[in-house]
Amino acid sequence: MDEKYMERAIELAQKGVGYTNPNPLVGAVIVKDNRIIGEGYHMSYGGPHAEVNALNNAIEPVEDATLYVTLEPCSHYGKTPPCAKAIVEHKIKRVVIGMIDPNPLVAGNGIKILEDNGIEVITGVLENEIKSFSEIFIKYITTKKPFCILKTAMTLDGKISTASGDYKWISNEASRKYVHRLRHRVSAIMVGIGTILNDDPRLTTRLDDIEGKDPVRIIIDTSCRIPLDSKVFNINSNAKTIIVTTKKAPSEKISQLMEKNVEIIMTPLKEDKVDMECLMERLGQEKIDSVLIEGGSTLNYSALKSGIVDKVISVIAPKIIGGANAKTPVGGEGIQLLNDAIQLKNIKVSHLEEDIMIEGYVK
Ligand code: AOF
Ligand code: ZN
Repeated sequence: MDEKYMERAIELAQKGVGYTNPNPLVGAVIVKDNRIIGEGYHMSYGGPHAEVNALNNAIEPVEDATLYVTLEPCSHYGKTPPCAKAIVEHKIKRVVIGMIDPNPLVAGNGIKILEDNGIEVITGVLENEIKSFSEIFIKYITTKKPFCILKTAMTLDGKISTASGDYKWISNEASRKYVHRLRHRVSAIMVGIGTILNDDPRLTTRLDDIEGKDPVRIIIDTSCRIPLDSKVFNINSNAKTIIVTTKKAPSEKISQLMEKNVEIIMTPLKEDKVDMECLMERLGQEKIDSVLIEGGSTLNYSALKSGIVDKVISVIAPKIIGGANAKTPVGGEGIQLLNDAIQLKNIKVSHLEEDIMIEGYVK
């Protein structure tokens, strides 16, 4: 029974995807006499928490009921007052929790408030599933740096475009839709200047069933080569564009970009390029909890080599194009010894129609 109601709380949590960053996805269900009498989820950053929404939505008195919540109720005054106190005041009898809050401000303190007030608390129900969809929140709240997903799409023979540069399209429509879901989910999308020069992408979210949220667009451009008429400067979007550059950029170009209302981030040079680790710290300070890295191959290598990548999603299309000079997903200098290869773990394989998707985490 506990699992059944937690399943429902998880379903509710998912409704917040794309709107709660950098806050977690949280769902809550209130049950009395084996019937659901209230439901809620965290709908947007800064808004009421899932538990409070469930309490407010209840259609009957909640006294002596059981509350199911995917994340430990909070104990602190943040943008909203502590949920654990609201639960005590509403005389809930039992609280079933999925995952303990990794936020150092909470981390067990919410449970303590509940137990000190005589509420029975159970933890760890469907914990693995909840940890998995909370991976962005867990990384961000414990390190203050964004969770980085490196996404690539290649042919069966490992190419991301033909030798002449044709790339539309390697992956199928289902895979491309999946990428737009990812863009909706994360706070930011990142590409290298090569991708801007070759493809001139818009870097927005396009979905048919929901409007979708555009991620912040981040362009890694060590010498500030971005053309002033690039599409990213001429789109209708609520999200901002950030150009990340270094002292190699001409100051006149920086002034021209500033007139276009873009944000400029300067990092020190590291091996003659943008310092990716330094950038991640800066993005974390700007409350960017997640970054989807969408290439090209030079940036992919820099990102992997600098150790900022947490997760890799690789789509493989059942197509073969050959070409010794056709680009591959990860370029750069490359690693010299197999012993030094970047190894992935917890591998999951799935299908997007005939495309194959491999997901894994950097060790
Ligand atoms: C949420 N939604 O449903 C729950 C959260 O600044 P605040 O007040 O919104 O607090 C954010 C913290 O509250 C968050 O980092 C997490 O630790 C805790 N629980 N947060 O945004 C929720 N239950
Ligand atoms: Zn709360």
